[in-house]
Amino acid sequence: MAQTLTQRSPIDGELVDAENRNRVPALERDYAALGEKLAGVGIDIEAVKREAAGFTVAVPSWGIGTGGTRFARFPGPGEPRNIHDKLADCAVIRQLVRCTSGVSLHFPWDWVDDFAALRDEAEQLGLVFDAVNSNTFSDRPGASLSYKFGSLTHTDPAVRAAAVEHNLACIAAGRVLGSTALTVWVGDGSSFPGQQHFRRSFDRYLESTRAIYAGLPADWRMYLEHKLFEPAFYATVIADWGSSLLAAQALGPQALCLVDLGHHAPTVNIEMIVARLIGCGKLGGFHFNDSKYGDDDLDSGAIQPYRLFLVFNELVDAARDAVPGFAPAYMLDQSHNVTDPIESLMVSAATVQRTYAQALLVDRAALDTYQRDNDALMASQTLKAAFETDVTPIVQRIRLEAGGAIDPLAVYRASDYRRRVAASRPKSTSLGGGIV
Ligand code: LRH
Ligand code: MN
Repeated sequence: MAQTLTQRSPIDGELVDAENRNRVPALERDYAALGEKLAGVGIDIEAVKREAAGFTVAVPSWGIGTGGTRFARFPGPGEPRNIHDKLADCAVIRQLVRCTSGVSLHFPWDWVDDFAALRDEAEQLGLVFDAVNSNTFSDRPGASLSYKFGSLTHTDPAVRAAAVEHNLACIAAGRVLGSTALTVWVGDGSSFPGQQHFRRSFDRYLESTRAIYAGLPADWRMYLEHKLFEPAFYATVIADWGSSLLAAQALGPQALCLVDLGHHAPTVNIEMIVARLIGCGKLGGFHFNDSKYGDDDLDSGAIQPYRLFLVFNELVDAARDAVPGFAPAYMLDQSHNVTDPIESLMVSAATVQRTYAQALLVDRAALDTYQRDNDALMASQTLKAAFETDVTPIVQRIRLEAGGAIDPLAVYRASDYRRRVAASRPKSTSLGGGIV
């Protein structure tokens, strides 16, 4: 999105230019060398750059402040106090990385009285609103009904109705914001065998989501997010892609499955799940993050970069095959417990764009041949060749040409943004556990 004079750039443009100027000679050298290397295997670096430049990933509002675990949260300096501070921080990420103009809100955490004003505020910052997220996994202070034993699948119809009502309110708010999607993740499930009826709870989920689906504007999508466990520790109603797919198919064409990379058992082959959902036209989008054990919500690509690459390999393959209706939404969903959230989100967005660029390098004709001829090793090597290509000059060039920073982290640290906002934002005192 071109920079209009009215949009505030939180980081001084002079500083961005100065930092870039120092790095342009090396970038040009590296870009030319990579261009030669790729030309040697019949790839036009400019074409890859153009395609990768079109990649965007939305930032989660709930990832802008320091995150925590059930044990504790250690807020840092300049914690955002509200959605306005969060948007200001999102503007920093957008200005320097240039592929994160979308922000995904979570209600009621980001609820305001005037959504039209919030939309204007975001527009001033060059931001737009991606999918909105409902929350029926925690109670509102003073609420008469509780989600302790579930929400959309609760045995009490009054609790289910309240949960449906909340989702419809999220849609109404999202419409004013210009969003066109609702993400529904429910933690509903059980922590003891026998506590919940598996078939009836799923039927209640369908009954409730049908009521939400009926409230969807014609141009909206509804993303169903599955998760293996937590907060339920024996069974979760929408625990896996199978349950999510059954529900999405039962609901209708606007219901799609959202894949949060951290919501699977450590050994699960996520890229194959992605291929399955693409194959049946039900892949709605992603919550990118990384994990080693559970839903760790770590920075994307920080633990298993090859797994992230294999997911993007399926996405590029589907795009190449022009799979009908293939238009997944890309969002980050991370919890930053020990890093500056702005730094982690910048690095993660850049990492996801970079991984997409690597997947664009896969020699798909050769791969098809090796697969046909059952040449397993060469098929594997074909993917590895793309993964092992350092595409840094391409994503740096994309940022530079889009008015961003060749090295966002260096510019952010040189800008002293965190110390500056800490001076204007009172020190956060909420040390309690929890992700936000
Ligand atoms: C659940 C989840 C979901 C969000 C929440 C903040 O673990 O991934 O996407 O609602 O995190
Ligand atoms: Mn998620």
